[in-house]
Amino acid sequence: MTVHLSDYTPFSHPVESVALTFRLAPRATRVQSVIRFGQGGTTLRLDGEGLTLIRAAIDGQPVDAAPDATGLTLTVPDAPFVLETEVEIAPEGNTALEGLYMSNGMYCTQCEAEGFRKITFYPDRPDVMAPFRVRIESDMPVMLSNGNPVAQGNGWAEWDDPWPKPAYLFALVAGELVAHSDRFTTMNGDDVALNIWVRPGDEDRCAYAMNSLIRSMKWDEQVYGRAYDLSVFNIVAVDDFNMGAMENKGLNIFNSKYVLALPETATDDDFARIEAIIAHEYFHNWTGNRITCRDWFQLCLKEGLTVYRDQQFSADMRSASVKRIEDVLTLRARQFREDAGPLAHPVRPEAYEEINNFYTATVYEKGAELIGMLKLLVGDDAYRRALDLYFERHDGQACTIEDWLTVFQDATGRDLTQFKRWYSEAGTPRVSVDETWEEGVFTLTLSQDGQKIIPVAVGLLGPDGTEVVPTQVLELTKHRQDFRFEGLAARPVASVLRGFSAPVILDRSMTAQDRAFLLAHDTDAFNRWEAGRTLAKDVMARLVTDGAAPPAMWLDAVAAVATDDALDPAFRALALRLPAEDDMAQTLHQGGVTPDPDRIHAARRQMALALAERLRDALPALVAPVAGPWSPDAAQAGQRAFRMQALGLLSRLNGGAEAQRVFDAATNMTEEVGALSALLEVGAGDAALGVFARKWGDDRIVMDKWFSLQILHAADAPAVARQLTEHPRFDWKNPNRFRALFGALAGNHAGFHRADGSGYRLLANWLIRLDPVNPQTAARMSQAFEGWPRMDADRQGLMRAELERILAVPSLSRDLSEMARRMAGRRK
Ligand code: B3K
Ligand code: ZN
Repeated sequence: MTVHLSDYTPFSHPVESVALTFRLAPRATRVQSVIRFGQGGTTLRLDGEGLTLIRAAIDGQPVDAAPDATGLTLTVPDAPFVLETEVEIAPEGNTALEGLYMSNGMYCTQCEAEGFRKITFYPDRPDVMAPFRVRIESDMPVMLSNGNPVAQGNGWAEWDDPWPKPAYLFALVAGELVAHSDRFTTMNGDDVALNIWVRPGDEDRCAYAMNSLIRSMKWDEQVYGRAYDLSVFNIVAVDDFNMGAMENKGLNIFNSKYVLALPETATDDDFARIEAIIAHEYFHNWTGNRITCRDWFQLCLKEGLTVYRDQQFSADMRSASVKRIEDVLTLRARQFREDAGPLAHPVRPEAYEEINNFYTATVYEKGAELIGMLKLLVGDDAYRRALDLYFERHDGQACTIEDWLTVFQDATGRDLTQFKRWYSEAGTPRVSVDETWEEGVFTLTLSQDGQKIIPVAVGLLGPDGTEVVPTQVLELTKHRQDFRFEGLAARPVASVLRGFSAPVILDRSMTAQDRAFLLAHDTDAFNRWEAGRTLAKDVMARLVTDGAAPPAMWLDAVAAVATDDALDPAFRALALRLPAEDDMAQTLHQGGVTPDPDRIHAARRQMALALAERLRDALPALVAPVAGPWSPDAAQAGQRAFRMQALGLLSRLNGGAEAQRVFDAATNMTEEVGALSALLEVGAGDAALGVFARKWGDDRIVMDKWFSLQILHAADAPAVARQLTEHPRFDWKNPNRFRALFGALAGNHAGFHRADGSGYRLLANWLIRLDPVNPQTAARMSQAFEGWPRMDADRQGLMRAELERILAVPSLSRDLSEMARRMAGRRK
């Protein structure tokens, strides 16, 4: 059952080509395959699950073949041969949304990681790469597959993908779809037809996704020298999808919420996510598709790198420093949390039962941080040289992390043995900082709890706030190291870990005055924000542990940033945002304090109220409408984000009167949702919720927000969530809707952790119910329980009891049982 990295062996036979014919029917789809194999011995083992085998033939001769539960073993000639099979499958009954399934009457596929084996018998592993030719027969007007269109007629279409690819990149779509189309000319002068396929009626919601795609294509040419390689690039939006999107060669399939957007239906955050995910999937064409992974343990090879690339892209399109702050917020909320709990695993795991459980924040987000550190260590020019070499050397191959690091060693001459530890060691390193000032010499002593190489970007500020030593990257390679700075006129204030140069926890005791000084003066925007953040956490921690009221010094420091018109509104919005309750719980736990969810919740509210009072005179001006016609650009999004932060504070003073006005007048979803959240937060949102539901009732994507918001802001989140599970629009088999409801429950920290255990119980009940229908989504949502070890004994007991209750369910999926077992700390 357990797969180990150390057990890797190459596949027995080369696959020269694949030809597939699909006769689509909801309950009985026929899949014929013709596979040309090269020589590889007399035993052939193919993967296959849930397939009804109709016939099989080798070199035209029918063979008797009896599949078992996971595949088919055949005796084959010890020479090149052709295998033909025909199988029957039932896409309509496929609720797991893996393999070939149906969503709203449309056929679509999801094959990564191991879904292709639910379509036909095949060596379903990423290191087997082959060109595919596909014929689709159906009564659907639009029929799509990978590669270039070959021909089509009434009831059929043929596609040819010349680029050898692993089966996980296979895709097929057939449905009543309409396209929003455009064109792109590559830097090589090739003309590419671009289409975004959606259900009729949604075609006016594709412009931003298309615009993002075109910008992504240009950017990858300019920054990485990578051009697109087919005559057509298709994207399809699907309502029922287990994750965000999928990078199938030439035919990306997207969760519709990451494609469809109008200012009235999507928030600025939605627009930013659409831009990032469109870019991410497009960038996979080179980092993932042309160069793929040898086995699934190497997942970070494509995911870490592609996340890093999409982060770079968004930073270039928007504000780099704001983007970095947002990325670190996500990293800490998801990856640090994962790394601190029972699901911790290395960026390159060494064993798994169900690979779908390893599409994690660690593989993706920490994987991206490793690329960023590598770039910092070798420098920008060497990074580009190494990437050029990577594409040149490995195009068309299935690679490993060793291949990747070798490219960097060869391009830079640098030994990366120590760096490689980052890929194999789980957990977030802690770096502590000590500083001394003696006879004009400032010494920074950095120490770590491990033996990694950690790039620590540092700058020094003089007493008047000017930068006396600009950013330099210190390399911490030993357990403890001194870094000396000479020739300074006065004791400086050090700005350490600028730009969050490494994914570590920094232990540094600092006076509140020094933090406020950095919040006011740091020339590194990330650390400027970080100083305010740490200060806010210190205040919150004291409020939680000994009820100390928010000090004027903190209020003044935040107010100064909030009212500084010279600063980017997006930055001001981030600086006003208080640390999330879960983040605070993590920080308290790191410091040896058992977090009390109710006290954290109360402390956060108290801080928000104190801030609102401190800013009482300024707030009315800060909530003034954003000028000019609506635009999705970062500048305007930042203004709206700041306005909504201010509105949230103002509502705490006036019971939501202004928020109600903003809600009534809103012409875009950012402000509609921002105002609704402000109203819900002060318990005045009932009327607005009704209005919202009447206005958007039929819009699946928008209604997900309606489900989430009322749970996120509820005092008794489990009760509200439970009530909403009875709502006629709670279509629990739709992953977006399930996530909207239960993701919000898990995201309401005090609510989920209610002392009576009702949050835990409700979620566990629904995971048990969803598991037989959609194990992947059930397993993913179960991660809400990973935080149990940091809770008090009573809550620990309640959470563990729910995990045990899940584990006691007969015939639990491999997905959910692996997750629950790992979380419960059980081996088998
Ligand atoms: N590669 C896909 C994720 C597949 C998840 C399989 N459970 C999307 C992405 O990372 O781009
Ligand atoms: Zn990806």
